[in-house]
Amino acid sequence: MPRSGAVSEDGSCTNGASTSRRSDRFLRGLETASRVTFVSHVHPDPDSLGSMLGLSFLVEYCLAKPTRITQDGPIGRAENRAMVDLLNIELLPVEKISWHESEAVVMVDSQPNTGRHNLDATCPLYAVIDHHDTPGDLEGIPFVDIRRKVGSTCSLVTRYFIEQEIPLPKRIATALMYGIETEVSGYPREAAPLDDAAMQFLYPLADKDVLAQIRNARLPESYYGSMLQALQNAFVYGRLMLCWINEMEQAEHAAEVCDFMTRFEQVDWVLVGGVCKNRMILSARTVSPGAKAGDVLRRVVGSLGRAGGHDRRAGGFIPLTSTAPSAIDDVQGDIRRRILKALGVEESRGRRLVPLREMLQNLQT
Ligand SMILES: [Mn+2]
Repeated sequence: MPRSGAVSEDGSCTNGASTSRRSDRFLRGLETASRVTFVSHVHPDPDSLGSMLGLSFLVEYCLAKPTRITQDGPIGRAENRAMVDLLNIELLPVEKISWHESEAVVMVDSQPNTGRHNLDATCPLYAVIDHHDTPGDLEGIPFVDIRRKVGSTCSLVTRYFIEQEIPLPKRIATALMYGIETEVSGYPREAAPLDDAAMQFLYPLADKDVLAQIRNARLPESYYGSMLQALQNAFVYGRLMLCWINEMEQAEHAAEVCDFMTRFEQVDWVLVGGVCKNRMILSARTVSPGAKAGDVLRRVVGSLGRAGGHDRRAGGFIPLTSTAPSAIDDVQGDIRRRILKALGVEESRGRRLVPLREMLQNLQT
């Protein structure tokens, strides 16, 4: 895998000498840019939105340059839409953007050529700031700040603000706080001291009422439909649970279901596969210590599609050539065989979480 720069012991990876602070080098490299545009991964999440918003403020404040924040694909999750609305984050569809050679493009919470974006390959990428395990193609990128042990990209961005000692508006602090919170709130925690220090710094500055509104965003009907389908199609294989959703209105429902199911006390691994348009969207969670969910899901998906993620959480998709029930059945069978093998679980029929008889009884009463 082509990767320039050195990976240090704390999992961080930087290009070039690191004699000065990262935020100084980041800003210095942008001095000649006419404009700075921020990009991230598909279905932007709070960590990518908060990072883009935070860095765009940093650039506007320190360098007085115009910035743009982009959106790659729809934002489905209710909390994420509430974040965009309540914090007035102005987003431009990434596919409609044209790139000027004098501008600088900064990618956050993702790495180039990991299959997680619809980004034009010709865009002039200046920087990559990320915390994902999924290795991207970093060849020739002038500024790279990748710290794999850190729980969120927003924590890295917050660190830049602490270094630069500039006043942080409530709106930016709230976005960064929520971005970190969503990444490190699972158990076991995927967080480093840098995440906790960032939250401690942001908490007094953030708007707690807006945070509460985002956390408790109103949910669409389709959320409950996906949840019901998943419960009706949940199968337990030893310490693994597989859940299937035949039709999802929003890709994010797979992750929402996965978050909910992962607290089931009898399993350590959950994989949710849900059909959304012509893709099987996958979401995996594990509470198994030392597990590498991102690596496991990448192995399971293999050349069928794309996947990546962190130690405890992973996501991906498989393009479907047909959405006929038999075709979906085949893909489900492939995934089941592959993940059972990857986790060393014996092939079996699987036990339904909710027995069929019970489902029918509940319908009749
Ligand atoms: Mn992230």
